[in-house]
Amino acid sequence: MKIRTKTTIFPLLAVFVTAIMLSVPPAFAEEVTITTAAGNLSTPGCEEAAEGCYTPGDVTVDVGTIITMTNTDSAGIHTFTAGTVDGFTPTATGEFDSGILNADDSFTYTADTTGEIPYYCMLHTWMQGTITIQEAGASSMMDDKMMSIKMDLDQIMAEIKTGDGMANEPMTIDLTLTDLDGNGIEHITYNIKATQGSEVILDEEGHMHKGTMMNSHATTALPMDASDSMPVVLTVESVGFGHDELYVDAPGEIATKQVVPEFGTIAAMILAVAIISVIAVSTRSRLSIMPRI
Ligand SMILES: [Cu+2]
Repeated sequence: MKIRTKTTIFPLLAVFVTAIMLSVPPAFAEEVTITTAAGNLSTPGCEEAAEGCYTPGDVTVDVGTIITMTNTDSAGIHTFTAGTVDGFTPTATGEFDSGILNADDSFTYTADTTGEIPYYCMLHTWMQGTITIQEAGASSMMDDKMMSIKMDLDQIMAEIKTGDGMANEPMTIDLTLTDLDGNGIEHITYNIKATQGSEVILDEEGHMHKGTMMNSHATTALPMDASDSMPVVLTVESVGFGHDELYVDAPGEIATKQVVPEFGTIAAMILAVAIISVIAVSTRSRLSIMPRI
C-alpha cells in the first residue's frame, strides 16, 4: 500500500516542482521592460483603470537592472520622465528622461542606486508609475510582492465628504483614502455603495493610486431628504490592492457613514476593520505561482 502511494505521488510532485521552476525566472535576470499601457492614454482615464497608464505601473528591480521603457501606443507620443506630479504640475527629478518617444521607440535606463523613482509622461501627466530599486540580491519573491500590498485595511483612513442629501437630487460623495500618515495608497480598488431605505442609489467600483487620494462619486437622485429616520448609508469596502499579476484580493470594510442633514458635510474619519489574516492567506496562495517581472 505504501509503495503504491509513493509511486503515484512522485510523478505528481515532479510535475509540480517543474512547474514552479518554470515560473520563476533565473536570479540573474537583470532586464526589465516597462511599456505604455494599452488603451487610450491621450486623455485622462487610464489612471483610474486597474491596469494604470504604464505596464507595469509599479515595478521593483535590483540595482544594476537594465530597464527598457517602450512606447507601445501606436496612437500617441509619450515620455518616461523621472519625477512627481502635483495636480497637473510635473517636477522632474533628473534620474532619467526618455524625451519624446514615438510609437515603438525605446529608452534604456540602468538602475544604479537604491530608492524609489516615481515617473510620469510630460505630455500626459496623469500617466504615472514608480520604479523601486533595491539592493541586488535583497529580493525574495515575497518581498517584491509585499511592496505593492503593504497596506493593511486597519491602516487605511477614509475621509468621506458628502452633499446635504436633498430629495430628488444626486448627492456628491468625495472619498479620500490615506494611510495613517496621510499619504496616498498605492493601487487600491474599492467598492462604494449608498442606500436610502431599501433603495440602492450608488454602487460602483473605484480605484486609487498613490497620487490620487480623492475620488468623487455621485448617487442617483435621492428618493427623499436624508433624515434621522431615513439616512443615506454609505459603505466603502476594499476589493484589493495592486494590479495585474500583483493583484491581491483584500475584501473588507473600510468605512461606513450615515448621512443625515446636520452631519452631511462633516468629514468622518473612520478607522477600518482589520482583516490582516485574509490578506496574508491570499498573498501566500498567489505568490507561489506568480512569475516575477
Ligand atoms: Cu503620454
